[in-house]
Amino acid sequence: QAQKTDKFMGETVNYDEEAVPAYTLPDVLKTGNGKKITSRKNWEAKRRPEILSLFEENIYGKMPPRLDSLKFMISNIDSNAMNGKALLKEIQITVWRKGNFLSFPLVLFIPKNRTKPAPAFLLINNRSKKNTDPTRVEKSTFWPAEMIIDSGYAIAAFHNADVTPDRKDSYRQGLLEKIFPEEIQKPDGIKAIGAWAWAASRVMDYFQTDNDIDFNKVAIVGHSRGGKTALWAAAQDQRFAMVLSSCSGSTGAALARRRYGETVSLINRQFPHWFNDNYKKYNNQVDRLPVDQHMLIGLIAPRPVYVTNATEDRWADPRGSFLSLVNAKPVYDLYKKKTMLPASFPDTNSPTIRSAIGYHFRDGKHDLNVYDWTNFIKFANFNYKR
Ligand code: GTR
Repeated sequence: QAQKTDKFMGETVNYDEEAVPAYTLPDVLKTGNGKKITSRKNWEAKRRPEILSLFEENIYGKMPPRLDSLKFMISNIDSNAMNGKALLKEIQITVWRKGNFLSFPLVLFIPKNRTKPAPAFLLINNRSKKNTDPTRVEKSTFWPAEMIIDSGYAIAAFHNADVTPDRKDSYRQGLLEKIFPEEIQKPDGIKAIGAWAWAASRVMDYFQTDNDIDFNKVAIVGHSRGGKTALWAAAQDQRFAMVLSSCSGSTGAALARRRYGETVSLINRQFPHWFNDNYKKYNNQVDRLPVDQHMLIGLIAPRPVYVTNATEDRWADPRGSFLSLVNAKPVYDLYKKKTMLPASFPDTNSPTIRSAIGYHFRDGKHDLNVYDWTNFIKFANFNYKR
């Protein structure tokens, strides 16, 4: 019998469906001044920009100012990687502003067995760097690069901490202090998650210059805090063609208003360096948030999005994540996109793949694994008609 509550940081954590309070989600298709959106045109001209700035202002932070320059340097190339199946490129991405610079590495494997530029998956790696070992001495189910190359996709990754550290006491000591010091002072400035998402967009800038990559088919992938980052990156950078978000939970795919598992208050107290200071105002009043996370999914529309959850990860509120997708569907409907989510929360290991909005609830732990990647590939194949 699973426990219905838990204690964490002095708060009661709810794991009881019956104790989820009644809530009303903000209407994704109604503007701040009450106008109902019924067309793509008005969605794109009015409501989409409105929602995007609400998320910037209240949660993830406003995108920082322009760079002075951006440079890509190939630091290593191996045309015979993975026993000759792949081309490896290691790239240093360097950003400059006001005389300061920051470099971070990107690892990229491209399948050799192809006739056209390759579609790609880009992982924001928030776990050990060994997961994305370019030498392939270390291999990991978190980033099963060989399997992805065999399916005809390029596979890339950067490490979040190379951009800015994932620690509340030192998160500034990277992109923020070096390149955007003004942002740290602002209540609506970016913090770590905003910085990692910003970096993912710089990888897109690089992909735009690489003729081996099909720039119109780049999917962004992330797990947990990386899964939150992937959703936000694609919400604001429409060059990402697809999002695959694993166990993203609070302030990722899960609805804040359900107060099931990790809450806004808990995430802000445990990880004050992820979201902006304005977000802290909602710790004890999530119903005052002008958005909820179904609207983040709405910002991704009409691009395909796939969300995962795991049975042993109630902290990430699986049902609340599924409901977020369900409540984003009206935006996909404006684009007449086919979405095939089941009418109620699905059984374990029954993925929805042949759909613009995909989902699975799998057996096991809070993780990103081969089962998840296998479904990501199927979902991408379906949506890219491969
Ligand atoms: C947890 C955090 C979650 C999730 C997770 C992770 O401790 O509460 O929101 O981000 O870390 O990134 O693995």
